Amino acid sequence: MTALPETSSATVGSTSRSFPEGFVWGAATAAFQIEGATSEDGRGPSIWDTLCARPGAILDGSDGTVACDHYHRWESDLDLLADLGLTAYRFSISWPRVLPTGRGEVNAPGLAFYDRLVDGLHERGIEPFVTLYHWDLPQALEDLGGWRNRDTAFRFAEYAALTQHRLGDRVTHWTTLNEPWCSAFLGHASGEHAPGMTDPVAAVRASHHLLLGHGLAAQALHGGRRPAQVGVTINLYDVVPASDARADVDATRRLDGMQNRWYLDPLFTGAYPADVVADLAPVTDMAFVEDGDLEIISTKLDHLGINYYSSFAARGLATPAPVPEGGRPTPWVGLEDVELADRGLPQTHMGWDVDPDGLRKTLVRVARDYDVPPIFITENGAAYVDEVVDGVVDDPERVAYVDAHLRAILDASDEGVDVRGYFVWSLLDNFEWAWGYTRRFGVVRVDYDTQLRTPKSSSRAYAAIARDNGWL
Ligand code: IFM
Repeated sequence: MTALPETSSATVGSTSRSFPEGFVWGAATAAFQIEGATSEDGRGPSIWDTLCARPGAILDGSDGTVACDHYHRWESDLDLLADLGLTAYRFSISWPRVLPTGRGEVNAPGLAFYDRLVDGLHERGIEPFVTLYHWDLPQALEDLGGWRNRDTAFRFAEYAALTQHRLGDRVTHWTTLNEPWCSAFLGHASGEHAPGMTDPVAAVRASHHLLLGHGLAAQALHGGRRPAQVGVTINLYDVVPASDARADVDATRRLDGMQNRWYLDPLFTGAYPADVVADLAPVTDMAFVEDGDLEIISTKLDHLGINYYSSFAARGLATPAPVPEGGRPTPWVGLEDVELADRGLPQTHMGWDVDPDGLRKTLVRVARDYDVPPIFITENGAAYVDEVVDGVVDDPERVAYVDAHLRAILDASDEGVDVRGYFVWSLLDNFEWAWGYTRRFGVVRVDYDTQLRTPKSSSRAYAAIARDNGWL
C-alpha cells in the first residue's frame, strides 16, 4: 500500500462542527460490483451476468467476473476499513451466491463466505450493515418473470429469513432493498440496468412487487428469533422547477412523484400517491395491487436508508421528446415530456450536478412530510477522474464533495432531522453497472490489472472527520 499525502489540495469548509455522539461512520459496497468469482463455489448466474453478456449493454464491454476480486481479497479489504478507523461497513449479499436458483437448497459455500466476512468485521470492531438485494436477482427467477412476477416477492422474503437465520446472531442491521427505483425503472423502462427491458408497464408492476418483497422481508426479519433493526434504502433527489413556468412546476410535481413519492408514500403512508397513479393511468392501471399489499409494504421500519447523490431541475416540454438515435427511453414512466435542465452547477464524472444543499432539503422534506424512523445516509459519494501520481492519488474534488455533503447533514440535523450515520460510496472503485469500470467512486483506488489498492486522499480526509466525529 502507498503512503498518502498528509494534506490534499481540496478546499473544504473550516468551521468547527460535530455530529451527535454515536454517529455511525462507514463505507458501502455491493456484491456484484466488487466480489468477482461469479462462477465460484456454486454461485448461480444473476441478471447482471446476463446483461453483461449482451453486446453493447456495458460501456466498456466488461462484466463482474473479477471486479475487485473481493471474494478472495476480503480480509485485506476489511483491513482497509479498519485502517481508516471506520466503525461500520455496508455490504450486500449476493442472492444467487446463497441460493443459486433463487430458492430451494442453500449453497453452503456461498453463505459461508458471508459468515467469514461478518466474523472478520467483528474481529476488527466494525459493525456489519447488510443489504439483502443490491440488484443481482438470480437469473432462474428472472426466467420465471423476475420482479414482474408477484411470486418473486415471496421468494425474496424466504431468502431474507434464511440469511438472517444464519447471520442474525452477529448482524443486527438489515436493509431489504437498495434503490428499488433503479431495479424497477432503470431495469424495465429505460433498459439501462438488468434485466434490460424497455416496457413501462412491466416497470410499474416490478416496482410494486419489489416493494411487496421489501414488506414481506421486513416482516420475516422482524419475526426471526434474533432482534433485527430493519430498513430499506431509497434513492432520493431534490427536485426543483427549471423556472416559474407552469409547465416546469407541474413537471417538478410529476418527477418528484415518480422518483421520490412513489416510494415514500407507500412505505410511510400506506398508499401510492393519488396524483401519480392518475398520471400513470394512460400507461397502466394498478390491478396488480392486491388487498393487504400496502399494509405489508408500510410495515413499521427501524431505520430509513437514503442514498443521495444529486438533485434535478425539471422542465416541462410542450411535446414529448423523441428518443434519440441509439438512446434510451426515459426511466420516468409517462414523463417523455419532462427533461432535466442544466443549471450550470459543477458536475461529477457521471454528469450529475453537485448540490449538497439538495441533501439538506431532501432530509428536511422527508422528516417534515412523513413519519420516518431514524435515517442513515447509506450512500453518498462521487465519481471523478483520478490518477496515480508517484504512487499517490490526490482527489480534491471528492474530498470537497464528501465534506460539503456531511455539512449538509449537520444543517439538516440543526433543523431537527434525526440522521444516525453516513456511509461513503464507495470503499473501492468498482463495477459501475452500465458504465463498467469507467467511473471511479472509491475512496480507495483499484488498479484492475494488478488489483492493487491505493487509498486516495479522500479516504484520509473522510477518516479524519470520522475520527473527530466532525471538524475540530
Ligand atoms: O454504484 C451505485 C450503487 O450501486 C447504487 N447507488 C448509486 C451508485 C453510483 O451510481
